[in-house]
Amino acid sequence: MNLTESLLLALKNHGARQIFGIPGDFALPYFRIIEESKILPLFTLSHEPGVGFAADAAARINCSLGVAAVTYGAGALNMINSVAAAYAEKSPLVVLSGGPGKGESHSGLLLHHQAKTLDSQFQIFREITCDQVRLDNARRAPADIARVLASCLRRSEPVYIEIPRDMVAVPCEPVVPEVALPPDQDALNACVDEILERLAKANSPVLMAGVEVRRYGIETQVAELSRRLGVPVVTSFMGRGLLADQQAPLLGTYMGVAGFPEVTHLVESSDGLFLLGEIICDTNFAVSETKIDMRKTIQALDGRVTIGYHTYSQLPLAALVDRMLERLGVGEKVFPIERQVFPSGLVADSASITPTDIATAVNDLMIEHGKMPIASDMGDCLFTAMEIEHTALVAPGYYATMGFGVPAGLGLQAATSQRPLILVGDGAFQMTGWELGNCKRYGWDPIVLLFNNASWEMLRTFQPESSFNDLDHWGFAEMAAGMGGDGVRVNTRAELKAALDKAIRTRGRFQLVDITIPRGVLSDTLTRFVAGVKRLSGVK
Ligand code: S1T
Ligand code: MG
Repeated sequence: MNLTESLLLALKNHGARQIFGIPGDFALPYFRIIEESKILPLFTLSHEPGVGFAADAAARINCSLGVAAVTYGAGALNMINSVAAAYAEKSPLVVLSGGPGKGESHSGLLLHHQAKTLDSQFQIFREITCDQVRLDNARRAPADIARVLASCLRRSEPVYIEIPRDMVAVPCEPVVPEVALPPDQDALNACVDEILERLAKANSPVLMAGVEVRRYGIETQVAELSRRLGVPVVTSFMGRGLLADQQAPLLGTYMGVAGFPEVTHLVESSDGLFLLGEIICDTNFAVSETKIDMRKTIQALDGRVTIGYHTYSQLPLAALVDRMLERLGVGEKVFPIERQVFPSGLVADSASITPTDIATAVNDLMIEHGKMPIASDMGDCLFTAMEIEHTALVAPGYYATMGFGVPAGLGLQAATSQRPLILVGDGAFQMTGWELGNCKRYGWDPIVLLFNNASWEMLRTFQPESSFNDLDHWGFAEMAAGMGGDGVRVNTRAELKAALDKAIRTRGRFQLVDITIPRGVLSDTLTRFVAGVKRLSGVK
């Protein structure tokens, strides 16, 4: 076995199911082994940001490792933003980069793709990964790979593996996975007892499920926990889509002033708010109607549990939830909850289309044809997603980068074989929408809803006086055929409904619905968000 085969087998044994990538001369040797060994399928895309987003989405939807394979310099550095997004949103992404071999590193020449020093790339990736290794020693390689992949899964954060091109075929031992040490049982029991006591004493306990619940694959256990505790569940903006297919008392998504008042009131008035795997960030908590005193909450994140002014460390989320379930026993406390009602029954008339009309049309589609997983970009499309029935959702709800939607939808279909719905604005589509051209060769056929307001509309809502937010109308629908799909431009609600009915019936080709939205028309959710942010910041 050679070093690359040992690495590929280790990736597969740690949960990876595919590789997304773009080669280069520093990467050709290891790409050849990927292709010839057939250990993991390889999907090449057109631009490294898309490679990173697709691999990230595959990790999220499968609750396992995502793998992005690139060349040194121009490739890896082109993917920095995607890896930063994965780091911020705790996605277990493995970055494989080709690298200069020993001989050429000491040639005395500056190498192509080199920025500052040959080590610069490694240093840059230190900032957006939790562990790194350069595989320049075949004897050490198995242990190094085991350590880095264990870090990736334990921390649910990206890692960086550089493969010098003169090492790829060197003989190498197989990787023996590291054995995770069990948590301190006394600390775990003390922490669980304290949490349960605090929740039992609370008059209005609430459980907020955060992204770590998905990343560590414990949605079923958390749904069970909420039923045994008899406590209502909410998600944050970033956690939307969690527990969508679970039997849980899921009230809805907390968005402060931009959310549904009953959910906002429940969370902000709770005297027992249990933040389970939730990232404490501005997109989740900055628009609170009344500021939440985090010192009065129970926070379990990053392997730590903070209750009031003290913290338990090294308590993995899954171990915490399992021990709580043990302590609670099997009884469930069923209680009535008022679930959020989502808009449905689109009036298919000649009226122009609003983002909330799109949500209504999607809800109608899913009522008739069943739920679809959604990949959303950043923009009003993501706020509109809050008006769509709960379903699996991958989106940059915290890091908030554009360009995620289309590649993430492709990564989702590659990873699950499910047909995704992709929500994307025109500005974001201009960035990475062209990855749709790769659908034909892989048989992917997403339905793409392009929110075309010919504008960077989210920016305009905060700075309406700037005309640089005006975008031109691009012929996205006309371009679809040239990329191997079908495209249609729709201007009325009747046309939108007809286009969705046609799209859902057409398989084997991506379906692009280019939806004209009058400039300045926002979703109900974004309208509330903007009004709330302005009110909270005292802007008229
Ligand atoms: N570049 C990237 C890669 N990500 C970003 N989030 C931004 C820039 C800043 C930015 C936004 S929202 C937005 C930009 C440029 C406009 C999005 O336009 P479009 O996709 O058409 O969606 P919509 O018209 O619904 O706004 C965030 C706030 O930082
Ligand atoms: Mg736009």
